[in-house]
Amino acid sequence: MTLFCAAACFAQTQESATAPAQSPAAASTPNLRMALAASVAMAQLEPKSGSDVSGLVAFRQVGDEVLVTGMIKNLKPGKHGLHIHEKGDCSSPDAASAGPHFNPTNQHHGGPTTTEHHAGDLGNVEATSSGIVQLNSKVKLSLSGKDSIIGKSVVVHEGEDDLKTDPAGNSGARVACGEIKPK
Ligand SMILES: [Cu+2]
Ligand SMILES: [Zn+2]
Repeated sequence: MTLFCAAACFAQTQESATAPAQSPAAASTPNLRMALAASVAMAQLEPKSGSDVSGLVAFRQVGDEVLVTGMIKNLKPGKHGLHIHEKGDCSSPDAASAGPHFNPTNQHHGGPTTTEHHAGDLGNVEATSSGIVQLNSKVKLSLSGKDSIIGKSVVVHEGEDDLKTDPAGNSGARVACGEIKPK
């Protein structure tokens, strides 16, 4: 666990447009445990499709929403599609094993605020000039029950999600993938 600023990321409570230019200091194992103590599930993102993209995403139930926090690094600057995919299987080199978008309500692809969208459509994240994304948003998801996202996966894409084109918003290759596991 030398890649992530776990404690710093999870402590960050406001949306920050400015990310550190360098990789944050490595978190020690005890710090990581403390940082994750309040979260219920997490996904460690591993590079896919020949990328160097990695990251750590945490999910915590807050009422009927899930607070998504964490960090993604080594992205190309700009927008990238971010989705929850239906299978918690990141084993294939291109992450095709993660299957399509998590879509328990059988809708068409969209964005988080469009009328029609997959439950797993988290929209775009925007990487800074140093290729970093800090996540901090609430989405209508659940960590329990029949539509739980536990056992699904988080996938980051090479390109921008157009938030409309079925089935995946033309967002390109899957450059990082991580199974969502209970803490
Ligand atoms: Cu995706
Ligand atoms: Zn979708």
